[in-house]
Amino acid sequence: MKKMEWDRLPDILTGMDGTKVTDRETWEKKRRPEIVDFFSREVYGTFPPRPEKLSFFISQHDENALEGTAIQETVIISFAGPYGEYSFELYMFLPKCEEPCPMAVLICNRDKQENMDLTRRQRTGFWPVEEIVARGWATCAFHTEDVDTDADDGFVNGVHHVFTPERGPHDWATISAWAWGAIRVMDYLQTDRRIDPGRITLTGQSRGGKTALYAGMWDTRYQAVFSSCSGCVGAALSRFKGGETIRQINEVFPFWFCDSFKKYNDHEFDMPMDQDALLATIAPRLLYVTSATEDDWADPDAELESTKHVAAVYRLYGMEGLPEDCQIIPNIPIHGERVGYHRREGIHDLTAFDWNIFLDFVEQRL
Ligand code: GTR
Repeated sequence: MKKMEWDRLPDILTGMDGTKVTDRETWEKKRRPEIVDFFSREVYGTFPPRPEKLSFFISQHDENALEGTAIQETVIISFAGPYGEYSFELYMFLPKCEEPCPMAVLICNRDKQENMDLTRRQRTGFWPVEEIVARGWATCAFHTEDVDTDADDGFVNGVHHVFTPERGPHDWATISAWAWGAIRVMDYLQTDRRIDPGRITLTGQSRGGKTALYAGMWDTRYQAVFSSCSGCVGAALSRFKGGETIRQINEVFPFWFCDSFKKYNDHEFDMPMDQDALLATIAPRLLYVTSATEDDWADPDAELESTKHVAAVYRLYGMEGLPEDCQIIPNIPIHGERVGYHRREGIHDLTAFDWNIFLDFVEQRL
């Protein structure tokens, strides 16, 4: 039933003026900018450019982390805008290797003590540092709350007030602030010669997964984007979606999206495009999406369906996305040429299992 309905979605490759996009140039010069404009102005909110005053300071350096196998550093990312200054921390672990290494960036929205413990006494699969580093990857994480509080506080406690004390309907909200933070992280990584700039990936789970997609749309320096259980206004299609709806998310988290997005409460069919168009902006880079079998609130089928749709855009590059006919078997990945998906058995989460399959996918392609 759902399948038939999804056939009636706006086509990613048909522009606002009704013309069909059949080549890469028209996609890049016309259709993609149209999509970027929609998600920026109507969904997540526009944000300021790279601040002129942006600096990085390594506040901590441990040569003997992870039982001597890695270097741990904390980087303070500081900047100033017309109305003040702000800074947030980035926690990094680097394997001890001669060559520049790949880097896995995590947007962490879960408890900091539990999931980002630098002493590594406390470990979780949400950020499985030991496993990532053992594969020869560097990894770093910043905490969402350090960039903007995850609360309806009138945007006074995070980065917003440094740049935009007055707010308009299209201005950045909390998810776009976190995405802006992920872009500043990339600014730092570009300066660190121990990291291979051609192999930097971005991961986020749930609200962090929505953020990763939006940041990945803007920052093409991220070579792979991994969105885990991102659901509503993340990887899942909004039309015909089960679980959480646009109205529900806007009511419970009014500060996540820009004010203009509220008009789509109960009106998802009025949107000129759906979330599959956001996913398509990652092309031709690597896109990875995961769901969990018990995560009805996110709607795994709606996440898979939009991930399938982006194949049309990869084809403009002579590349393949997911196969048309995907058989879902829990825990068995479906890996297309540039797009990967798996549905883990279990609850709404990001686990070491998810990370390892994602990194396998990337290693085979970058
Ligand atoms: C839920 C929200 C989801 C998802 C989740 C999370 O409460 O409704 O859209 O973002 O939080 O971030 O874990």
